Order: sequence, then structure tokens, then C-alpha cells
Amino acid sequence: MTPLSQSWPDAFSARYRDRGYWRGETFPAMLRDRAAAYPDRIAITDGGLRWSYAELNDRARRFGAGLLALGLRPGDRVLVQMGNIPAFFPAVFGIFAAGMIPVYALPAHRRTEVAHLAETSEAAAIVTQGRIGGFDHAGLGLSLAVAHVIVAGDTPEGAIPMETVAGDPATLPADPDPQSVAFLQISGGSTGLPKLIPRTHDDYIYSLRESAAICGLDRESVFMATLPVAHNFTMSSPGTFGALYAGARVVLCPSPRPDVAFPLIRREGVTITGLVPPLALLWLDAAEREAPGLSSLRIVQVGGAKFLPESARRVEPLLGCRLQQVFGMAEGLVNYTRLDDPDVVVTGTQGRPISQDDEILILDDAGNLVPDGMPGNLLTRGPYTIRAYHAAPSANARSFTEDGFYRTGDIVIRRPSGHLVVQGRANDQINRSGEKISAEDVEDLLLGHPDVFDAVVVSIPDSRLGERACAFIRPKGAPPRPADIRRYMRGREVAAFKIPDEIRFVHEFATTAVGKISRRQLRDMLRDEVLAEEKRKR
Ligand code: OOB
Repeated sequence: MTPLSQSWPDAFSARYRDRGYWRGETFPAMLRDRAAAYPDRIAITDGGLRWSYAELNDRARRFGAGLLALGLRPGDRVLVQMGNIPAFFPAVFGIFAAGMIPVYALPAHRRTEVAHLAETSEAAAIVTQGRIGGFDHAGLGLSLAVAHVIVAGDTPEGAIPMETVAGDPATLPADPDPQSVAFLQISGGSTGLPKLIPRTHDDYIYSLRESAAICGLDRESVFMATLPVAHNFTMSSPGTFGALYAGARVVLCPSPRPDVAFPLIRREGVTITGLVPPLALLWLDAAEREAPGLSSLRIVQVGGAKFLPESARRVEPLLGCRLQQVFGMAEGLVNYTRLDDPDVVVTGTQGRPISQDDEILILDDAGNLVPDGMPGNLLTRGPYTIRAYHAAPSANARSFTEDGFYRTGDIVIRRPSGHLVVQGRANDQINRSGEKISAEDVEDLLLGHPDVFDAVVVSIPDSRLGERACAFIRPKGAPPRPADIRRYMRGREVAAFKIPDEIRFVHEFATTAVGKISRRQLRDMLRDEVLAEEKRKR
């Protein structure tokens, strides 16, 4: 088995410890301590079932001991693919308690991704559930080359029902080294298959402890997981783990649709939740049609992809709570707008880093520092940002500098206040005959049109211009005419080259596993069309 590691040079580790970021906390100890401190408070609910901290800890420890009884060993990797169901938590904290390493897959992942994750992590087991949204995950688990397939709920033949995996907690090993790898998170993966991200107990617990403080979480808070629980945003920013750290309550939302989420928020008194921009638009639209009455809600976080100012300004009036923008990555660095930032900062920036020791470099393509206010490539290094992916030498050579900075692939502007404004991915920019067009800029303009629900602008290869711009628009109702959109843009007095060369109307956008719009799929589709067209001409 390839050993797992994640380490920082000694001088950095010493500094992160001295400054109180790394405190030697571990996940098994965290849940045990909370269960001792508030045994009867509710830790997890799906609106029906309610598990107290004591019960969750108990279930986790028995499950962990059950894994040992199956013959799994501390250090083994266990793939977890589950939706937003309570069983996710005893599964993951049970794996921690047994000294094993969870590897998180998202429910939207299919054979290609899951088999890749199982193989690169050398997973010895998978914990999954029968079906999520009609797809047979248990069947997928059984078709993988893993020794044990454990299923929560309906269990097909050949798999092990999760409730039968139970053992004596006295057999559990001692707590792990806080500097050891706690789990493998997966990269957002805008290109290719997801990479494995080894995160340590110390570094991850620092990020969620500080995130919980930034969001003002305490024992009275109620965090709702609306996005998939296995995603880094939902897990730690402050997410379900940050909520458990604070002794708060976690509510699991089975579907992000407003007709499911809004009643659950009202019933459970949810105070904070996180969304990706396409979902935020859906919630805003629903709230516009009918007052949602979400009086308990204090914070809606939006992150994972750029939330444009035009939409951001609608959140507080329509949902009646504070907006918080979150710009993070599973590799580490997370930025938040603070709750007391002025409104223009909250709607117009993606926040600033968690830590004083998050080092930020903004470089031009030649590697020179760019001044504040100018866009450049974001590189970062810090107390919870990894120094390497697992078993990926060529990705590591590309993604990290020699002195340990992670190249995020994001283009950002830094304001003098330290707030970052994301301009897009390095490859979202459209280079139209040398004129650089920011997809985000044009999208923000398009969103101002009364008939536009959402818009994405991507490049199309063009033999004359190099690239030209195509706008995909999801209309609110009947699509307007492309000429109306162009006229509207001219009325906003923007450079002519920013008016999209092509405008197409769509019902829906292709999305990634966590629900971000997949620009890559849109770009690939256009490129294929161009290639087919060229072939036809020849
Ligand atoms: C989060 O994590 P990942 O690993 O799925 O994706 C990271 C990438 C970033 O490099 C950036 O390109 C994009 O997603 N991104 C944003 C953004 N938040 C993430 N781009 C623009 N604006 C934002 N607010 O997506 C993630 C992890 C933790 C917290 C929040 C999001």
C-alpha cells in the first residue's frame, strides 16, 4: 500500500504550532469530547430521525470496531459514496475511530470517477447506499475491485448491510497522530479525473475551527447541508464538521430544491447554509414569486464558483439574511467575506483568507508580482493548504512551485483591503484576436437583462480570430431574440468586442458533481461542432 503523507517543512510546522493553529486535535477525539460535553444535544437530523452527540459517537465507534472485525486494518482506505443521509456521519467518524482513512466520492460520480478513486487510493472497502436519485450505487460498489461493499439501507446480495457492521469499541486503536493524514478529499477537477488531496487532522481542524468562528457558530446554531455532504465546502467551511466542532446541530437536506429546502429551514430553525451560484439563483427566483418566510436564517453562503454582483445584491432583500461569499478549494485556502464587511464588499468580492499565515501571491504569466487592483494568477501557501497531491508526480510538478506554493489556476484581483475578486479560471478568459474578454464581466452584464435567468460565456475556436465568444443563456420564460440581447448590451456602453459573437438559448446547463456549471463541457461541445463543421467543408 502506497504510504500517505502530507508534510510541511519543519520551520513552517513549528510556526503553525507556535501560533496556535495546529493544536494536536484529531477527529476521533473531537467527536468523543463533544459527546462527553453535550451528550443529549442533537448532533444530526434529517428532519425525522434525530441522533444526539452521545448516540452519534456510539454508533461511530461501534461501526469502526465492526470494520476491524471484518478484517480491515488501521491505515486502510475506505471509499465513501453517500448522499445527504445521517448514516454518512457514523460511517466517516467510525472510519476515523478505527484509524482508517475515508476517501470521499460525490453522489454524482459514476463508474469512471469512482473506479479511479478506488484504484488510486487502493481502497479496501466502500461504504455506500442503495440508490441516490434512481442510480444504483450499491451495484456500482459491487462491480469495483474492493474487498468489502457496505451498504446503508436496502442491501443487494453480496454486499454487507451497514447495521451489521458493529464491534466492541474496546478494540479501537489509540487516537492517530494529529499530523497524520485524516482523509483523502478530491480535487474540484476542472480538467481530467479528480486528484486525491491528503488532509491532516491538525490542518483540517484548524480550518474548520476558524471557519466556525468567522461564521459565529455556537451551540445554538443550526447548519443545513444543502450541497452534497462529501464536498469540502459543505464539510468544512464551516460545514457539518465545523458545526459538530461548535456543538451545533446539523440538518441534512435531501434535495436543494426550494420546495424541499424552505420548509425544512422553517421546521428546523436553520440558521446557516451554503449554496453554489446556480442554486442561489433558483432560491432567489422562488423567493421572488412567494415570500419564503425563512426568519431563522441568518447567513446564506454562496461559493464554489463566481457569484456575480448583479445576483449577490438580490440575496439580502429576497432571503432576508446576510450573504457570505466563500471562495475555497479542497486543496486548502478558503476566503470569506466577513459578516461585518460593508455591503459593497460582500456583494463585490469573494472574501479574504481565513489565516494571517495564508500567503497570497498574484503573478503575471511571466511570474512577476502584479500590483493590487490588477488581475493575475493566484498562488498560495499556508497552514491548511497542501504541499502535494497523493501519488501524482506530474500533477505535483505542475501544481506546486519549488518553494511550496499551490498554483490555484484562478485569476484574481487583490484589493488593498486584502479582499480577493475572482476573475475566472486561467482558461475561462476569451482571447479574441488579442482582446482579452473576461467571461465573468460579460455574464454579469447579461444577468442585468430582465429576461435572463442565468448566463455562461465560453470561447469557441475561430480560424480568423483565434477565439470568439459564445453566450449560453437560460431565459426566465420565452427566449428573447439575440438581437434584443445585443441591443441591450450596446445600451450598457461596453466595448463592442465584449458583445458575444454567438448567443444560444438553453433550458439547462451541464453541471459538475457539486452543481457548478461545467464550462468545460460547454467548451468541448462547441469545439466538437467547429471540428465537425471544418470536416464537412473539406
Ligand atoms: C470549492 O472547492 P473545489 O475544490 O471544488 O473547487 C475549487 C475551485 C477554485 O479553485 C475556484 O476555481 C472555484 O472552485 N471557486 C470559486 C469560488 N469558490 C470556488 N470561483 C469563484 N468564486 C468563488 N466563490 O469549490 C470550495 C471549497 C471550500 C469552500 C468553498 C468552495
